[in-house]
Amino acid sequence: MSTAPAPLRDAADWRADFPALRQSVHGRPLVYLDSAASAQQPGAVIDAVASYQREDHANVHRGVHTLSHRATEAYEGARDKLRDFVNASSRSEIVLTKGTTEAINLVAQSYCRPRLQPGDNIVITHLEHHANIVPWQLVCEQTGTELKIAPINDRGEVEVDGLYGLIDEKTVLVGIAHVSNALGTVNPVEDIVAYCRDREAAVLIDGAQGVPHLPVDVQTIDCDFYTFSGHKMFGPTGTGVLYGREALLDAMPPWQGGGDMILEVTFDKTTYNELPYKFEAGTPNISGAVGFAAAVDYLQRIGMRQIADYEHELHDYMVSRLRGVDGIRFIGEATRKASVQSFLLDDIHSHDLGTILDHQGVAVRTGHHCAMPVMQRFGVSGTCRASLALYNNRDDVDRLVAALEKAREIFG
Ligand code: 7TS
Repeated sequence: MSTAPAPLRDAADWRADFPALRQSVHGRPLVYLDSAASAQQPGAVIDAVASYQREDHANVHRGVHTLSHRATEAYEGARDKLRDFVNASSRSEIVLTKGTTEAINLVAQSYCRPRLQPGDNIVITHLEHHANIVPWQLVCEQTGTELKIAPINDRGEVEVDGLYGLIDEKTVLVGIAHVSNALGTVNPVEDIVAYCRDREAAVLIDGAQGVPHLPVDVQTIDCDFYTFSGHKMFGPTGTGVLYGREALLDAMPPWQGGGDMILEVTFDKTTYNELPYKFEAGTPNISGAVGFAAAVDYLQRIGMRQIADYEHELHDYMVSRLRGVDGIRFIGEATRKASVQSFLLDDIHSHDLGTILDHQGVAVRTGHHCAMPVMQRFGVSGTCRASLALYNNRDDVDRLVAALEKAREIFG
C-alpha cells in the first residue's frame, strides 16, 4: 500500500499492457470476460518471469552461490511485496502457497484438525466456492464434528442473522468468501469478523475474488486468516497466499514435511523452521513468486482504489445493458457486488450459450463455477458468467450484449 498510485490513465492504456488481448478468436477481436476464473497477464509479469528464468534461476535458501542468492532475494522480495499489499503486520504472516485452495486446506488440517473435539463445529455459507467447502467437510469427517451452512437470500446475499444464529461457543472457525465467484456478492466481512471476535471463533476469509478487485487491508478487516491466488490478479498460476495472524500460525503444527521447513533433522527428533518457512516444505514455485510480485507492482502502480472504482462503474454499465436483453434471467442481484454477473438466457443451456458467444470472440465461463450449492439454491444446473477486470471496457460489454442478441436469433 506504500507505493503511490500512478496518475489516472485511460482504460485503453491498461488494456494495451496485456498481450493476450491483442488476438482474434474465430475471426473476431477477443473479448475476455472470464477473469474470475483466471486473469490475463500484463507484459510486465511475463517479462519478469522470463528474465528470472533466463538469468537468475537457482534453488532458494540453500546455496552460497550468486544465482541462489538472487533467486532467494527475488522469492523473499515477493513475500515482502505481498505483505505490503494486504498490510499484514509481519512477513512471518505471509505463507506462500500454490493458491487459495492449498491455503484453505492448510488451515483446515493444521489449525482446525488438532483443535476440533466432538461437539464442535465449523460454520460456512451457502455461497462458497468448493475450495471453501470441501476442506471443511474433510476435516469435519476426520474429527466427527459438524459443518453448518449459513443461508443466502434470493438476491444471493448471506443472511447475516442466520449466520450469527449458527455461531456458538462450540464454533472453532467461520469460513466465508470476501466476494462470491458465482454471484459477485461482496460480503460484509468486517462486521462478521467483529461478531466472531466477541465469540472467540476464528475467521478465515476466502479472498480469491476479493484481492483482485478491492483494496484489502487484513489488519482493518481484523480476520485471523485471509487467502488469495496469484492467477486471479494478473500473476502466474500455482501461486497464492495464506495470511495468518502470527500467534495462530506460530502455534500451528507443520502441514507438510520436507526440505526447507526444518532447522534440524535426526531420526530421534526434528525441529521445525521458524515462520513462515515451517509451512513451505520443498522447493517452492520461485518463478511464480517473481511473477506474482510483478503483478502486485502492476496493481499498486495503478492503485486498488482506482481499479475498484473503474470496475464498479463498468459493472453497473454491464448490469444495465444486460437487463435490456429480452429473455435474460440474472442469478445474483446483491446490493453490493464486484466484477461478476451470472445469467441465463431463455431456456438455452449455459454451455450452448457459452459456445455461441465464443464463436463471436466473447469468452465467458459457463457451468456451476465450482459452486454447486449456489446452483442448487437457485434451482439451475449452471449459469453463464461474465467477469470483469481493469482491461475490460464498455465496448466489451456491448460486444457481449450483441452476441447474446445473436444467440437469441440462432435459437429462435
Ligand atoms: N475461492 C474462490 C472464491 C474462487 O473464486 C476460487 C477460484 C477459489 C477459491 C480457488 O482458487 P484456486 O486458485 O486455488 O483454484 N475460482 C474459479 C472460478 O470462479 N472459476 O474458475 C476458478
